[in-house]
Amino acid sequence: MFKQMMNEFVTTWKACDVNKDGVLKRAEFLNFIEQNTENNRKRFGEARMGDSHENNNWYDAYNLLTPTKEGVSMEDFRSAMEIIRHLIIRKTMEPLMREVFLRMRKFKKETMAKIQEEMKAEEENPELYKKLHDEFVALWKECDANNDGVLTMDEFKVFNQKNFEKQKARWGESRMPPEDEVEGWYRASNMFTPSKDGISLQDFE
Ligand SMILES: [Ca+2]
Ligand SMILES: [Ca+2]
Repeated sequence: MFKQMMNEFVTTWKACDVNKDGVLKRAEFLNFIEQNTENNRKRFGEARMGDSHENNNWYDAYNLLTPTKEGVSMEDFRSAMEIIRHLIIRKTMEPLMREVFLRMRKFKKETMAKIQEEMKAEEENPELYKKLHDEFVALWKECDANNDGVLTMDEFKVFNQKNFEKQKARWGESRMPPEDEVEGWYRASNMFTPSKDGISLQDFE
């Protein structure tokens, strides 16, 4: 289904590139949006198209990606989709980051001093950085119970639990995030490779 949609997308794109120069200029682009909406309408029974003003704005936005060249290439369109996806991920992650900072503010002064000292030492000492990173990777692998290279939600919860226990051992205190927050992190990290369920080390880093 997805592949079929992509093929149709590419075919429509090419058909709308009337002068075959590899980019859609404004008129070609506006026609493409119309054709593509029509395809979706046939496929899903309904599809909503923005008004002319909105579609012109989309053209201007995509065109900004390669400002030296007039027209929107398929590559521009793909980059734009990538940017939009990352903005959505950021929107999901920002409130989670805020929670982490709020929790850290509740740490004792000594704990904060310890964490800052550790961060500074890590920055200055590549060996220490490597050691801590290796430990992190080892813990990740340990929690990947079925060894398929990704952590599922349940495996990720175990990872979090263990990671916080380790922090507690190192810093003297650590605050475990509530379960819904851990689930939020999982969902946000999972968006990096939405076609595959489970988060890889790469998604997380
Ligand atoms: Ca063209
Ligand atoms: Ca796994």
